Amino acid sequence: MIIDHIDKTISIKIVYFGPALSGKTTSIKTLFSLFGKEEEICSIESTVNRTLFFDYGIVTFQNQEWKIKIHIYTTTGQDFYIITRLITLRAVDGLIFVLDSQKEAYERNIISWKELLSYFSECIEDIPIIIAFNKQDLQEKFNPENFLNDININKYKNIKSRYTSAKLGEGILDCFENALQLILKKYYKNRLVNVLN
Ligand SMILES: Nc1nc2c(ncn2[C@@H]2O[C@H](COP(=O)(O)OP(=O)(O)OP(=O)(O)O)[C@@H](O)[C@H]2O)c(=O)[nH]1
Ligand SMILES: [Mg+2]
Repeated sequence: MIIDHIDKTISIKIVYFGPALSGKTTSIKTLFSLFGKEEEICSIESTVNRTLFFDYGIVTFQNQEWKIKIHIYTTTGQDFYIITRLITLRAVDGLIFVLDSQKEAYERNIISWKELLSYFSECIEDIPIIIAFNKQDLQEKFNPENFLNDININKYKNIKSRYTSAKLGEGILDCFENALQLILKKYYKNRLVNVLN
């Protein structure tokens, strides 16, 4: 998070991370279309619409005094471009882990989660995370509780989960708002500690 007191602008970075083809790009395209800004996403894609590097866009909110600029990225799910994931994750303020809820994707979700942990090790607990159980519109889904147990969700205070169907636009705004809430709550908590110190 970057706070510019002269410009009165707060910049926040949110990244959509997850395994290949889980719906990261669809999620942010849906989000931007809900804001009427679908044209403003910059996507670096292959000819078959797979993300090569990232998708990127900015959403801005403003009150009379302050502007909040949210920089939104997706990572690529293709392992061939794995190096780009770490770069895209730099200085992230909040994560939306988009997983594919289909039974056959279970292992891929676990592998992707472990990869995410490997980038942050202990400090993963400092980053607000929303786990989005995407593709809820499909049949043959695994039980979300199994996934949450497998990743030891009880040990984390910084993670919440939500259901989404990015293709249908369901749950996408809720997920984004929740990530933003967690990020801002963490910021105010830290500020309070600073003031008390
Ligand atoms: N049925 C269904 N399909 C979805 C949903 N979300 C995404 N898809 C489909 O899943 C496929 C992959 O979606 P993308 O959004 O490109 O996935 P991605 O995670 O960005 O993929 P990579 O960047 O290549 O890793 C596309 O065919 C989407 O239409 C969903 O909620 N339901
Ligand atoms: Mg993509």
